[in-house]
Amino acid sequence: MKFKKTTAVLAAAALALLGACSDPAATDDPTDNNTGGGALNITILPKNLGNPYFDTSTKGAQAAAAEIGATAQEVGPAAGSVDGQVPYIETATQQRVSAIEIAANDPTAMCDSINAARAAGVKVVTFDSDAPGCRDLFINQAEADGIAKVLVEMVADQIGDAGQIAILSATANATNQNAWIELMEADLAANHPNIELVKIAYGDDDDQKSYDETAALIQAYPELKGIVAPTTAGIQAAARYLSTSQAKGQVVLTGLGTPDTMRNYVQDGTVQEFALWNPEDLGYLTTYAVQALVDGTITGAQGDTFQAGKLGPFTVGPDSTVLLGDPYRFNADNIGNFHF
Ligand code: RAM
Repeated sequence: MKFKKTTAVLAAAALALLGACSDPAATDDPTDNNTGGGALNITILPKNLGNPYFDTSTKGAQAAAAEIGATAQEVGPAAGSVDGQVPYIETATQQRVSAIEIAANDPTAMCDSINAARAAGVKVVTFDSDAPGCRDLFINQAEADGIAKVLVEMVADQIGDAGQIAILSATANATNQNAWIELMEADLAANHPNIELVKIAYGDDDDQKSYDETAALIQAYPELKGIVAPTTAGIQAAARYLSTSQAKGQVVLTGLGTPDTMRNYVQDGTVQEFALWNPEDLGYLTTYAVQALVDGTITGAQGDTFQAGKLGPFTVGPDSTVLLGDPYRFNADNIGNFHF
């Protein structure tokens, strides 16, 4: 297992945690996961490590943890896969952490281990990519139909609403990308009759695989007008490929990316416009939601409200979901204002 960095831990919180861990009675009680007023102890489990998107969400999650005197440790697999996250859920459960914040690589594959965690008193909050059947709460970055609409609009605008397009996605089972793709397909069918979606490729949020899949798309579809990559890892790799290929300027590339990883490609004309939300805010909101859940301020019921530090008040919506906000479009005019 790979352990990344541990957040700055307030001394008092660390002492309280050590005290709890050294007390066998505390660890034997399934209801005592530091939920009775002690320091919160959180495991953060992104889809995979080494992805700037999740580095940024973890930064936000750990900033919130520092504000509330919690510990928050990021762990996770090197590569995104269906079952790669399960051992980390099991370890966190054995450690009796207070909560797990997870971006799920599969909507169902990890439900058995999530249910076991919850049975041991661990709160499980998904963020970014949901596991709807089994978690306590989902922190949603933006409405799925709003994300799909922005993705279709950006590519349609740039290709004159006609021609072949392809999608370069993350892993084939990713809950979030699959929801967005399904809604994009419906929008294309209903509102863009002259756009043909010829292929959905999967780069697995792996830089090299995403790069190779981009090259394969361009080779296989000489008439291709656009690629939509609804993944920060995918769009970055696709931009790197396009920036030095003959297809630069011929094949439009858009999707979801971080301003820092896409800045050069906007400046050199490889990419005109892409979108995202603020992953740092997503992680920050997730940790405050965890705190509210653990201390009983919210149960996950619709209408429950809590304060998320500098982001202000939030209300739990249907299906135990908390919504961060709307996606934002980045282009040459505004990208200089954003740094994440
Ligand atoms: C990648 C991941 C993540 C997704 C972003 C847009 O970093 O697949 O789940 O939300 O892209």
